[in-house]
Amino acid sequence: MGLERDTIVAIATPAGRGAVGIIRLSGDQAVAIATRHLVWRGASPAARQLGRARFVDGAGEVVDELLAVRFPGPASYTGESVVELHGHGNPLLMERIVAELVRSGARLARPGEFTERAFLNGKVDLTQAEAVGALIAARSEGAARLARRLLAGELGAGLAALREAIVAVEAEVEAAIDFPEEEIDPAGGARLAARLAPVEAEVARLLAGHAAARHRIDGVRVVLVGAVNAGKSSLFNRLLEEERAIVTPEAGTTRDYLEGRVEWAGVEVRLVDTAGMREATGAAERAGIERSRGEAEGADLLLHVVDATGGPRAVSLPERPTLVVWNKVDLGAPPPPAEVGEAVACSARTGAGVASVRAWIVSRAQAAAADESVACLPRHRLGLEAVARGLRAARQGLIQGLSPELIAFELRAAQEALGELIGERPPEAVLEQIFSRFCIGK
Ligand SMILES: Nc1nc2c(ncn2[C@@H]2O[C@H](COP(=O)(O)OP(=O)(O)O)[C@@H](O)[C@H]2O)c(=O)[nH]1
Ligand SMILES: [Mg+2]
Repeated sequence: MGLERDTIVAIATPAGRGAVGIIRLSGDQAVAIATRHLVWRGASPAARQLGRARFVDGAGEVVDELLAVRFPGPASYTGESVVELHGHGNPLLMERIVAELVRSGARLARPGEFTERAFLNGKVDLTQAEAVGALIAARSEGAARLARRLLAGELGAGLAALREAIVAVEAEVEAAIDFPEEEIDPAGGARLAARLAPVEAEVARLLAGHAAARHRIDGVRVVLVGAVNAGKSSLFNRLLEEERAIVTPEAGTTRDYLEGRVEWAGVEVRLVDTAGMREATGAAERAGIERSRGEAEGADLLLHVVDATGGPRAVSLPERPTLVVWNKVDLGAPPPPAEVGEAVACSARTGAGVASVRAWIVSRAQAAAADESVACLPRHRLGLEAVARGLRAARQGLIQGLSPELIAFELRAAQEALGELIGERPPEAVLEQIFSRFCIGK
């Protein structure tokens, strides 16, 4: 359980002013340090109950009037003794309180250090610890839901079960190494391989849903491309429901790409407006067109905006699901001909057909995010790929009757990769990477 650690302190609420600002302390001395500065109004409160107090500095001057609560370890967020001070959300006051607490023996917390301690004290596994960061960072309801599943331990528990299954097979293989008379005959090899198959399938399922989970968290990138003056910026503004991009009758108005975020049906959609494709007339426009190509390459979905009344049309596009937006139909243009493929007749000027464009994006974006797995962070993919490699090699080795040493080696690699994902004996560098991305006070 809790090793002896120094007491850390940080402001837990966002920077800036608010009705309430919360300061958090964690460590063996948390209560002792806080108590030195608290003058209770009435009796000091019981554990996990708020009490009213004045916070005084070393000279006895009142800094703030606040509510204070203590959570004794190990039943606290970090597993250590924790104190929270709920004062007024003024950064000057809060920083002064933190400075006083540091003067009395606390140390400023590093980013993510409270959650890191929760992990180090065994309150949560590593997948749950990083879920805290994901939950705080989530920008759509769907992303938050995924982070909550991670926080609830769904991935960690699933991985631990897979690991046990591998360890059981590994034990039998190790026995064959230690006791040659227990060698693995072809039937035995097939039987062990069959036990690994469902483990391999589950890892494959988690990996298969990773890309969808990334779409859920990062959003689906929808890039508007097309010739100059087709109406891309007008449509971009319509979809965002705000006048973001500059629209003019002049060709080549948009030179840089613009990005806007919307949340539709639980999926974050990142709309990107680009410079129209044509032979550029100036250096800035040429650079803009280069960027347009880059953006189109990075797109999940493309909206190819076409001026239905004619005008330039030639643009070469990368292979992506594409909707042709047959724009300016208010000018009496004919409907889109069949050969343009999936198309919607639209007028960015009147708004006709824009709902259909949006519906297409929503259905594609939902489809992209639909098969999400809870293995949703980049670290999960790398780890699971290592697990899959080890499992595949071990299973094939069992079927082909390779030496038990080799098979045991691969099983150990798979099993250790799982352990690393859950956070058993994690290398310092992994922890550093995960927790340094948090904000301070988390
Ligand atoms: N009549 C009509 N004009 C449009 C429509 N969409 C855009 N325009 C006009 O076409 C010109 C170019 O539009 P803009 O959005 O800047 O095109 P972009 O170069 O593709 O970004 C502007 O004068 C717009 O007002 C439309 O649906 N109908
Ligand atoms: Mg434009």
